[in-house]
Amino acid sequence: MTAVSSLVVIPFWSEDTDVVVRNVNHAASHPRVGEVLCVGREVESTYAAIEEAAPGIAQSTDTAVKVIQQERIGTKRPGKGDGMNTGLLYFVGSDHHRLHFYDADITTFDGSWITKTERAADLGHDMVRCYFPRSSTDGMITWMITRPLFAKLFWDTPLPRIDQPLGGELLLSRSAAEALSSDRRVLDQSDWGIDTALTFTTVDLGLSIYEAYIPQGKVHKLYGALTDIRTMLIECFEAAKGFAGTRPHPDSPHQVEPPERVPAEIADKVGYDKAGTVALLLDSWSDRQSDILSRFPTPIESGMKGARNGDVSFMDEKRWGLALDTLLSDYQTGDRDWEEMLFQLWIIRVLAYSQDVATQGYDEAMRYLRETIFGYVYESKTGHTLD
Ligand code: GDX
Ligand code: MG
Repeated sequence: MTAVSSLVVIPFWSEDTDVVVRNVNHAASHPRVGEVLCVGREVESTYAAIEEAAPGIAQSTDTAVKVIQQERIGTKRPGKGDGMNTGLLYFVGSDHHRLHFYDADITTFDGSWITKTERAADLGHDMVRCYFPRSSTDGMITWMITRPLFAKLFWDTPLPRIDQPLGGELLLSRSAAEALSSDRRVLDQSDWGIDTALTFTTVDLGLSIYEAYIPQGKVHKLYGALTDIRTMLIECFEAAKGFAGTRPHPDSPHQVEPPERVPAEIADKVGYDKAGTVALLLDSWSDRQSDILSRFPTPIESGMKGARNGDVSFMDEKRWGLALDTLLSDYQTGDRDWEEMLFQLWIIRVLAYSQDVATQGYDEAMRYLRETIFGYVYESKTGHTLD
């Protein structure tokens, strides 16, 4: 096999400098990596620190290390998507064979991630996605939004079965990168929806996906209350909903490396601060919000109004499926009241699941989450609910 030269792109914005510099070092030290490109949102202190460290890393590893600012490429809010797409376009204009993306804030990142994804790429896969052991209350946008929407909209494709469709750690072959970089659905998605757009478009184009298991897990900057991910929730929902009506390639190849046993310290971790999250629930509703709520089935409408008292159990997987159906048909992009409704519904769903399911232990919670996705696929395909 001829020598492979890969480009590693690290999008970043305001991170712990030591963590980012360590990760750049790991990437630049890997024998397959020919260049590391750090793409910052703006010139701020993290940017300056990486820029200062770059020449030393380049010298000690004999690998080019560059720091650049992201370009304005997309049509949505300028965010991580513009960062990743700046890297994607840079790669297409370079001579490198493969492209890797890694988040900047991962404290468990090392060269073994690159080795693993490179080996899968050697077998000919177009996209290699890292996936990780996670606690049962982590990944709440993935489990409650992206995978259910993929199950409802694209049940006859591999999309609902992709374990972590939002993960930002992935490898693209040159041909996959070229195909994705000339697709407006990817280039336009400048916000947090970029991960959804990359996953969806890869399947839609019939490219192959391999999911590589990273046993040490992705340990990274944690959220406090769920409010920290409100924007991410809205943008990930809108991105997935935006693909409704497309019929993606049904036979895109998809393989998953089997997972290993989840380490106890990951399985038992609570994914967010519950008390802080309950405090985000509305206790009064404007006329417009009440009007929006009345579009949902009656048990959801009445349950939502009483949720502040702590009764969230009404939002089980069946009601959540119905809530998503209303959101798919009626949600209006860019409307603040609809955004707040989505946020409120999601918080209540996450709280209900955490209290009624996650407390039954890790294995049971994961079985339940997988079966719920299967149930949405089953219902979309057969028109019947699972007994
Ligand atoms: N260039 C650039 N521009 N980088 C950004 C920006 C931006 O506007 N915003 C964030 N980043 C970087 C950030 O520094 C980090 O390296 C990476 O993007 C991810 O951001 P982080 O705040 O760590 O996001 P989080 O919550 O860890 O989400 C990641 O995982 C989610 C998931 O796996 O579920 C991120 O890759 C999400 O896109 C993904 O949905
Ligand atoms: Mg992170």
